[in-house]
Amino acid sequence: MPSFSNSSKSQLASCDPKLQNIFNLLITVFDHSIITGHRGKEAQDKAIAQGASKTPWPNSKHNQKPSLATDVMPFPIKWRNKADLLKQLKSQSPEVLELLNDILVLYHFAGMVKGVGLAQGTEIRWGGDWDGDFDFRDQTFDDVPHYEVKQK
Ligand SMILES: [Ca+2]
Repeated sequence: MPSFSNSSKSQLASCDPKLQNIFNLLITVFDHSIITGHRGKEAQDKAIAQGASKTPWPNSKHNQKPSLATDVMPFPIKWRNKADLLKQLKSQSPEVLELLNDILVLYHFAGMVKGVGLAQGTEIRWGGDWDGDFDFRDQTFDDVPHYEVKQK
């Protein structure tokens, strides 16, 4: 079972208990890192200078104590976003953007279904990732509307 590093524990400890509860449950099934919890003025100023935040001190949710925001990344950490994909596709046509958005919605929704299942103690097997390894390339048949109770 995955567990938090000392750094992640420290960052999460600076967060609102509601966030702590969410990520303490999620770490039992999905390895991830708590990158940032609370940010003081110096850290907020640095985040803005680096382009990681657009909200000046003390207005970011990260600036509250306890922090109402946290930055979290799943392992393996790959700092990518949809802009990187569009750059690779060399296309930002409305059709490509709509297709990408439609796909992101399906995978985001599946994560929510699995998360609600986790909160209720029910492990869900999804047809968009039959083996549940979060690698979507190893599918021989995609059945993204399909959700089933995982048999132990
Ligand atoms: Ca898979």
